[in-house]
Amino acid sequence: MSERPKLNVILCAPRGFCAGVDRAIQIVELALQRYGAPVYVRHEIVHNRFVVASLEKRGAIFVEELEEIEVEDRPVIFSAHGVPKEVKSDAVARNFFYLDATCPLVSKVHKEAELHYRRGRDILLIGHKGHPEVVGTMGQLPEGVVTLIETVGDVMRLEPRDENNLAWISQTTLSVDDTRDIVAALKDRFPNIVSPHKDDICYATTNRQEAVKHVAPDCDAMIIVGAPNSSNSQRLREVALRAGCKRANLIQRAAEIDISTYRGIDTIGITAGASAPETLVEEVLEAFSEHFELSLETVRLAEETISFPLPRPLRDSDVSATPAEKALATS
Ligand code: 0CJ
Ligand code: F3S
Repeated sequence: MSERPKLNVILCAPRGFCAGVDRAIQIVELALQRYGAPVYVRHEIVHNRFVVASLEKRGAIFVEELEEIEVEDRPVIFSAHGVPKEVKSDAVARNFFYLDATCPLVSKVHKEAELHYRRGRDILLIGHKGHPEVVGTMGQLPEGVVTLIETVGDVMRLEPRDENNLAWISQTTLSVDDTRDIVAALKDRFPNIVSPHKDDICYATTNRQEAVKHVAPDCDAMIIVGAPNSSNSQRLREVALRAGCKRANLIQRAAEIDISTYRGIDTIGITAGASAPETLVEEVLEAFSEHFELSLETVRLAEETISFPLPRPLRDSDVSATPAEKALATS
């Protein structure tokens, strides 16, 4: 007879990989298959050390900047978070063949920014300073055109050139609730500000936060599988705490969990950021099952069926390979 104490586990759904992450990782895998190793990747393809390490084992080399790449004849992949325009022009100047793994939902925000710029609007970007997506989005336009807004306080301090000629856009992985407050403050101060149709927070971020919000009040503790530099994962942790869960831990691997601190607990909730593979959630369950008799329940708040097409050079039937690409494919 089992002597292990009982532990209820609520698995949030959706959790883990989104369509943009799936596509970005597939781009690196297909590039390795098609062009052989090594392929270079600028920045972590997605913010997860496990994903990065497994691609490294297969021949991907991760760099932060293009200048770290000393050869000309290998493909370079841009991460899911997007890159400033000058990175693309730098790649062209260096004669690199590049593949862009920017999530199409980030590219959509880039296009919105350009449209506002062409229409002469001053742009306010809601996001987190220094995050690669924010650097990429700001870098679609000349310096000084986009103003970063991180808090409601920033909105109050704004002194726009023309308050009737403003537009806002946002990072895709923000807190839905914080962003709602910032947007309300913007609309309050600048009633004529132009807004996106809904907002720019992506479906995956929204769905994962909704699921956590629903589950958190019933949990004594929540575990969020994800990396500290993953914006969407960090937001899940905040959402869990704000929704009434007393304890929420962001962990990268099961080895970080101190199982003894979960003794006496009735129910835990588990979710994973959009860049965390399901195998890491399984690893966490495995770790708990060694010490507890688990009773598993999945709470699903949304179905996700979205997928994004691959960049043209990696589509199977593509015959429009550029000369640089053909050279790589045969080298
Ligand atoms: O920025 C994105 C397009 C999200 C990519 C997937 O998540 P992750 O953790 O790599 O990136 P965030 O830090 O933006 O959440
Ligand atoms: Fe894209 Fe959202 Fe995932 S922006 S990469 S679908 S977290």
